[in-house]
Amino acid sequence: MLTLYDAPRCPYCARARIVLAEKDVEYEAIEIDLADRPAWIYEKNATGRVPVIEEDGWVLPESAVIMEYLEERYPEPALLAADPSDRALARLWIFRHDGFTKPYYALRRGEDGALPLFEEQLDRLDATLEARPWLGGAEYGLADVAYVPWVLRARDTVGVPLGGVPAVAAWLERLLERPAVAAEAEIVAAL
Ligand SMILES: N[C@@H](CCC(=O)N[C@@H](CS)C(=O)NCC(=O)O)C(=O)O
Repeated sequence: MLTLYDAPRCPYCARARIVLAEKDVEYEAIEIDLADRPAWIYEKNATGRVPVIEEDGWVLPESAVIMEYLEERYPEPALLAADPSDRALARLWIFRHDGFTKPYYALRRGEDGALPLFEEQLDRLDATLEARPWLGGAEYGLADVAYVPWVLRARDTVGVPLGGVPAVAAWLERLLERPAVAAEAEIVAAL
């Protein structure tokens, strides 16, 4: 049985939760109190951060690596396209994710000037999603999973309106039709 060291409010954990749900993998979630982390979590991940997964005593931190691992370990349904260029594009979005999350966290911290910087990032997503339905190209997959936890939290917990980015709003609505993403929206609503 796979174990996920998890925290409901953590968007990086949300990536793992969504992929596990999409692939219908049964797992045990162990909730970590981020305000008072147990010392043993450092034995699983030297940074003390979640998510971490564990399978038969083998542990793996880092959400982007966890997503790729789950994709290979549980290939069905596929969340990376068959086409190598679409796979590369999805990985590029994931690799450059900091550009999106840094302004998000600045906004969460209430830093001056953070909102326009975050809106710039939303505009960038919007331009991409006007040109293709999913971040990775023609099919839903890991790139969408990698970004939706922050977009959902930006809308529902920070109160960032998506009216000015209609392609992002439509993408989010399409994502919310998926039970794996709808379950994450319920977690966010309960935060
Ligand atoms: N690069 C890590 C980041 C994970 C991360 O920052 N997790 C946060 C919770 S959302 C955490 O554990 N924070 C505790 C801390 O920074 O001490 C990943 O992608 O998994």
